[in-house]
Amino acid sequence: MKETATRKQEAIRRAGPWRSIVLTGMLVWGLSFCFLFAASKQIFEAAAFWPTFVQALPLGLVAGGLYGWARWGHAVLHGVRSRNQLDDEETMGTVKTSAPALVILPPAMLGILGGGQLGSMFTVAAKTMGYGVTVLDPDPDAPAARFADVHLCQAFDDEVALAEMASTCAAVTTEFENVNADSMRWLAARGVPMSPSGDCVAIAQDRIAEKTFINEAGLATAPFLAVHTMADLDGDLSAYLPGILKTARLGYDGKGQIRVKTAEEARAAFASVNAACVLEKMLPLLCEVSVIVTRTRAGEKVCFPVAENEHAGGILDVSIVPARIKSEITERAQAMALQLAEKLNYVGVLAVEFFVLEGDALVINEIAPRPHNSGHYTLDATLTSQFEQQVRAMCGLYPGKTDLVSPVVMLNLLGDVWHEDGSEPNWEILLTAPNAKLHLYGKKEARKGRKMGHYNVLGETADKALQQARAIRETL
Ligand code: AIR
Repeated sequence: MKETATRKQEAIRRAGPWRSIVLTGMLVWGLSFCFLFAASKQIFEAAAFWPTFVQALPLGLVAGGLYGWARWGHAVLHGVRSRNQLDDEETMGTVKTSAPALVILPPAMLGILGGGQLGSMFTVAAKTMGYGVTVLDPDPDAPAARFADVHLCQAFDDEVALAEMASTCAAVTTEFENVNADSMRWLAARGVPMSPSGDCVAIAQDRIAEKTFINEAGLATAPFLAVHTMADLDGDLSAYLPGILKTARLGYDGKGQIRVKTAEEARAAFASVNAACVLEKMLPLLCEVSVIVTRTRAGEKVCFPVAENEHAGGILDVSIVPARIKSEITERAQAMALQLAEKLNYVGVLAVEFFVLEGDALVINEIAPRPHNSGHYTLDATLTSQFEQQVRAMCGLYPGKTDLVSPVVMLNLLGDVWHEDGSEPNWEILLTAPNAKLHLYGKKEARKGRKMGHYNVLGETADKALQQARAIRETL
């Protein structure tokens, strides 16, 4: 197996020359001894044992040592050669460094924490490339379990399940920032290559840490106030009002967000959530955009085209690609996202959401340490999908090309589209449109506001695709 060979060579290279020299020396000494002992035709004479043993010593040690040294040298050269081969390949839009990195090849087993729709699409990408997938998710109906080789149906911090992941997976990633960052650190401490790292996930999991990190990286966010206790809301709040009070942790898809106009409303909102929050100033937005970056362990980075995002009820509704903004803003957003990935020393797929303000200013709204809903268009409209990039990054492969094949619009399908009695929407028109691509996540329960699926419409222009995508929704 190629994968095993590569990992074995990497292990030999890392262990250094002496281990190979001594181990192989001992082995060959043993073999030489057996040979000499048998050759002396004194197999049954115990008296011949020790002289033969000593005779075999120099022969075995010298031959074995030389072989061990050569074996180590080969492992080093092999590592360099395989990196060079990759270096020679065209890597459009990729910033390269020459740091050697572990390359994991199929059919290695990859692990993922979380088995929702993002984990499900990751699993399909990984399986398509020939990898095995182990999913950890406490939900017996987790969408990813439909495709995974192994479903560990346990809590994200279950040590028995994590230990199984550690012993069976060549690398582990995540699809949900609500996964415990400590579980990721636990796996890393047992030598499992993690992408992203638990530290990056911990930053993205906590809005206070996240916004502070972004500001410290020299990038802008909306003005915000960290709120740990009611006393934090005692001072002058005019710099943050009207604003949105967002819980610092465990919020996604608009969950845990309350709009407030006055200091009294902010206090009432904080009393109702009773958890650490940020009070964030609401800014006059021209639009929202997002950039998805892939960064590998060796530091190669590549961006997807910028998506323009429209929300409804705090949940992403539509992504339009390419974003209908000036190319200068597009480039600036991509540069900021790459800068942030670099500062985080990030490995994996990172989504960066931006607000575009009057005067073309860009501020970062939030980051997600995983593929993102606004990147689902990449499943049908770019040469490589964001889920394949997640596989590539964790396996130490170069990121794939991200060229846009066609303008595209992604429209989310929430549980609201399902009928009251739980019956399916009418997919007929959608499925008969040759330029529309339906993706359903296989979730059993269609709750209001729950992401059940999405579809991509490819068009001549983004505006035409948007028009068609909206018209299709009317027919569901
Ligand atoms: N997810 C993660 N962060 C934000 C989102 N939307 C995805 C992940 C997670 C799933 O949403 O794939 O597993 C959870 O969806 P639900 O509908 O079960 O809450």
